[in-house]
Amino acid sequence: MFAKEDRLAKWHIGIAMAALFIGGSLGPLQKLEHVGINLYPALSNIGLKSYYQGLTIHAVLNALVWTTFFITGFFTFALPRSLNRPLKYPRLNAAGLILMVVGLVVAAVPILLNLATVLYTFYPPLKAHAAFYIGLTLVVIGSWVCGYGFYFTYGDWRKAHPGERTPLIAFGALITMVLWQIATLGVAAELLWLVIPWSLGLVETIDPQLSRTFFWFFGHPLVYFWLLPAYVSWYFMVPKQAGGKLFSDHLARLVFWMFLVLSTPVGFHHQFVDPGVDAKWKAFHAILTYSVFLPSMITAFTVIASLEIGARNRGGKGLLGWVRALPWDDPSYTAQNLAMILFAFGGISGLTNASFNMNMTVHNTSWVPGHFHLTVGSAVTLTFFGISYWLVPKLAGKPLWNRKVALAQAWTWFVGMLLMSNALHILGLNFGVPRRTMLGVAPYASPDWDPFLIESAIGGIILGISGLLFYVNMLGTVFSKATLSEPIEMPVAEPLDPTPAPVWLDSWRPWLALAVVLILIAYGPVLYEMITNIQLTSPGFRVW
Ligand code: HAS
Repeated sequence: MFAKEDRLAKWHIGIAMAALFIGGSLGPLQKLEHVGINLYPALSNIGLKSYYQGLTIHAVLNALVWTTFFITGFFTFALPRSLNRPLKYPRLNAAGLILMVVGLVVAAVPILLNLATVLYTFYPPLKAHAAFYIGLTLVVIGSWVCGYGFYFTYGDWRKAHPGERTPLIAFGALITMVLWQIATLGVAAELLWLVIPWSLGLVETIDPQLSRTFFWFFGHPLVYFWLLPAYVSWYFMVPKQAGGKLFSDHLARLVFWMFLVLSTPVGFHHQFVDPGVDAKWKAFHAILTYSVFLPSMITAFTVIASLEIGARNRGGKGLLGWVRALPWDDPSYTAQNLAMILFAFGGISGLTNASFNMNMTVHNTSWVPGHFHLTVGSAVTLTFFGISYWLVPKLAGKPLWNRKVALAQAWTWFVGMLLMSNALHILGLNFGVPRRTMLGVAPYASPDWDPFLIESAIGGIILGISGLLFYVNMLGTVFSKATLSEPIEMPVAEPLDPTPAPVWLDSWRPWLALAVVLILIAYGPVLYEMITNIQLTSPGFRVW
């Protein structure tokens, strides 16, 4: 019934994994540079010209390509199964995938030719080759088209099931795609209106402040676009893997709606130091940032409660002793539980960022990569590894090559990330060590930094080994000759209380309306002011 969906999902996930392989392998090189071992000159004959080109490849492939392709692939697999119907227009979804691939190739060429060393946030006035921006735009449009394919499929399901509550996995996937649709309006405005005409030479100058504001309109909800697929798994799949039930269907739905409403009007917490934004709007966004912390706290409560139900069903006892009864021998489960634990630390550093005064201390220091390696690099990526441990065998029709290697992979990722992010946080907070910098040649580098730079490098190397273990297992699975002894089913957690959620928790209109109103309040006046006083003052710069 789902052959076409599975074929598409294989392509999405295969490309995602290839991107992470290339992007991820550059991570340990960065860490080594920071302790004075610069391998970049040795790599110049394969086209890698500088640390900064490597950093651009690392972040674009890991943060933008791995995540987006994995998410669209995971949903192409999971949404139709959740609704128990195939995609309505599989060709539309195939067209979306083709657009994403074309965009990826178009953007990759200038990056590889060292014509787009502008890092993944591509802040003007740094100016890349136009193909870089056009390629990224096509990737985004392709992902929209995949989303349209999901909405049409859902529309059909809705007609056939009036009055029924949307099945939870599809519900989470749809909200994620709509959140993405809203978020990407910001980057679409930035690229189509300001950056692409400027990079093509149609206009000479650009307004850097307006570009950054559009970027962060997109940039913050982007992080929840990465996070929510992990939440889809933690809420609606992992409890089943743990032998339990979802603690509360109603709370889970509320959390997803809260993200839809609150994740966009908070972008100024990335711009606390920007001079062109009035302080009162920064304060407003800071307050909303603390509100978007709430759904993650509800998640912590709900997910842990669901795991406890599973552990007690498996014979777990005691106030905390039940934790031992969780299925720690299952790599898919273990990877995701370790991802949750790392996310608790990433959440704490996020809250620190969100405080205006603390942000003045940590902004643009290595604290920030410390934070986002615990979030997108751990909560999200380690969860996607965990999902891959059942999804890739399912798609390949083969058993996982080696469960022990998979368990070792999850634990080494956990340890590597703890070491690396701990050191990055300390370096940023205590010493103000800058991010995105060749620290190995920085004349101001202090010997006091050395123990932490070494800790961070050790963490990075452990992560590199962990990444290799992941790929050995994936390739071993896909190319193995073994066959499955019993079919693998998508894990679907039942709610503890089967009472259907109230209608308002399954209605799009009020939540979408609330999201639009909040965005208009939080961004309307600022954007109006910036656009009516547009400052097209800056030419483009190529500093690499
Ligand atoms: Fe962030 C910067 C604030 C979450 C990603 N963030 C970044 C950047 C990235 C990023 C990539 O306020 C850098 C961008 C750049 O290049 O400049 N972030 C937050 C806040 C949250 C947050 C308040 N961030 C994320 C997530 C990300 C992500 C999620 C990716 C997926 N972030 C900021 C701010 C900045 C920032 C400022 C700008 C800094 C600057 O100055 O540049 C919150 O959403 C976090 C809430 C999370 C929690 C954790 C809940 C824990 C759970 C797990 C529970 C389960 C457990 C398991 C413990 C409160 C749900 C139990 C175990 C058993 C055994 C049972």
